[in-house]
Amino acid sequence: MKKSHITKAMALAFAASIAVGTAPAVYAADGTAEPKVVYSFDFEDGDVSAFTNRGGDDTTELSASTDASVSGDSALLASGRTESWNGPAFRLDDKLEPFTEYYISAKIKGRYYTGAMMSFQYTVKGETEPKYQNLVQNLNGSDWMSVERIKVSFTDEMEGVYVYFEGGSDDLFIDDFVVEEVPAVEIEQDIPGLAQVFGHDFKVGTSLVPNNFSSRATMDIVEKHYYQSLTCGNEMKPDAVLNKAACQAYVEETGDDTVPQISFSAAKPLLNYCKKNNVPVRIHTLVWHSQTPDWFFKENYADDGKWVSKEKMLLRMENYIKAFFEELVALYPTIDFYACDVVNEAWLDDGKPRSPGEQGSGGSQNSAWVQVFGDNSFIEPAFTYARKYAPEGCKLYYNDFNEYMDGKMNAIIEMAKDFKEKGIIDGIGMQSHLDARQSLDAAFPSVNMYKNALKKYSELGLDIQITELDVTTPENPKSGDFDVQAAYYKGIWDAIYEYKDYVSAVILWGVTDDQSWRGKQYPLLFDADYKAKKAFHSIIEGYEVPAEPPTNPPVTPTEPQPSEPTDDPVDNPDVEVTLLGDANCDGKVTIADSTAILQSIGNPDKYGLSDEGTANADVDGTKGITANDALGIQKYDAKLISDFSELSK
Ligand code: 9MR
Repeated sequence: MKKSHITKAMALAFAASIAVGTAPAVYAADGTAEPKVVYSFDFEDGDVSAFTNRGGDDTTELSASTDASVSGDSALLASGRTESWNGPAFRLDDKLEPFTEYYISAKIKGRYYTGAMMSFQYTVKGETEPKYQNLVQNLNGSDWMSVERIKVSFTDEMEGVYVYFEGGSDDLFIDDFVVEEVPAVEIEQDIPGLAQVFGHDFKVGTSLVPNNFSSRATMDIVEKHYYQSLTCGNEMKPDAVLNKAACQAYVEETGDDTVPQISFSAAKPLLNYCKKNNVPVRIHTLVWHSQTPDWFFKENYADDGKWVSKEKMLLRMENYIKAFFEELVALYPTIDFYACDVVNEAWLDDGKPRSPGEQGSGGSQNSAWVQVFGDNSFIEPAFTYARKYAPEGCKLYYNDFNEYMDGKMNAIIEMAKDFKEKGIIDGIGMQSHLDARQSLDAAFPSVNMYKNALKKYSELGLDIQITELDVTTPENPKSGDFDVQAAYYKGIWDAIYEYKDYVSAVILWGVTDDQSWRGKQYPLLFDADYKAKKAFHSIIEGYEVPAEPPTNPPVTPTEPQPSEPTDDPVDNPDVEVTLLGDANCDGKVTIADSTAILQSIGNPDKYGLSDEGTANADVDGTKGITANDALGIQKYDAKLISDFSELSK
């Protein structure tokens, strides 16, 4: 990367030109577009005002310091930090454009040895709690460490968007902080869509995280190849859905610690996209040992509470699953939630349950479910409750990795036979995180081993879905390793196709290699430049391309359960409507008003609307506040209607 010493004034001029869309692209000699520097700070002029202090306002201070530097004599210093999450932050959404990708590069150093991270923060408009994501972890050392061209982007639904540096609680230095605009990329149009080739036999889809929605090229690939099914990479897991503060507040108010409080705000980018584009959703996952906070299993949801009894955990489980489906369907009645991983990864490779214990402090393989239940007897009630509350058409799966290992496979099969008889399971999710290694002989599992698993599961008479397919190369792969990967992908895909009568969906675990959880091993079908890899071409080789791509079936909206009106504004004729739809009385009509209505219906004691809010909330004019009013606000928010009077047409 060329070094640039652009002054802040110049950088602001660049930013302004981006805002009006007139900035010329920069082209290399071969005609390809080059990233364009839009901000660059070397802190030589002593000005650190583009950065703000994240947390620790009383003690933390940002300044230019000559104690350390990479280029020139100065760097940005964050001193007086008391928490690992205090540190310098750079706001993006007041300077840069949504739906545009940027590279962030920087140098970072602790005063002494430090473990640092670069992270990303944003708040969904209409909400108060920010969300966080670590972009770069494991920066450990005592000298300068490099963050190079990390992609960030944001949508117009996000505000308060920052990249920030954190880690340790000692001084942190930042130097040579550069923001570049990634050139817009046209995806390849001269290749067939994966869904077009295979989507008539089974759904073809992928998983996405919120960042992906602001990358146009990523979403163009989704639209062409993966539009038959989307899964949240993390945002519908218990740690994303459970709302700790609301759980604890509920206990405080009611004394009842068996009714978990939830929120789908993290999943919103994906759910809104699927609503708008009629894309079916695979739900992942309800009950899992991982990405489930330990406090969920503790008395009063306290970190240091005692483990709850099995009886109490059953109540929490049922109420969680009930709330999960009820709220999801009320918020998104037009989405086809066609599949759900009810329980994830409960059996070990040898067919035994996991060890009891907390997730924290090195016990990430432990299961708090096993801790509370003593064994794997929590799986059956999870399926029973899921069957009770899942909307019609939502098929229920047990999902696992290493699903081809004998011990685990046998345990899954025995369990599935029993559950099938009881009518509480519909299928097996084969995650399929596979490893091509350096030759087909070394690849694990072998294609035959994988095929054997397909055969065994197909004999159950249940559906099979390939839920998280990716295939790693060795780290730092050589060109030959991509040939092996392509040949192995082909073998696996052909095996799946052989069982197409039993397989209803094949889901890749991500779109481009650089965004994958196993990015260093290039496991996906598209590279960081959005180009189809050899693996993509090998998969489709030999298959006919049907003339028409499949279309997603139209969805009959799931009608929200008619609920009892919480209040009747007619009983209160003195209260006037101040702004129709503004249930939470914050002066605007947003999705938060819909949530406020649903919460008031679910728990009127806690979330009851004010009189003015009640008057404002009655958008369908039926003189009572129901889920239909919440739905009306959803439609308004999604611009399906422009005026609430259209609801009564
Ligand atoms: O892709 C997910 C990654 O972003 C998370 O850091 C990781 C943490 O558990 O989970 C990944 O998704 C996992 C999925 O939920 C279950 N199967 C294994 C996947 C990869 O770890």
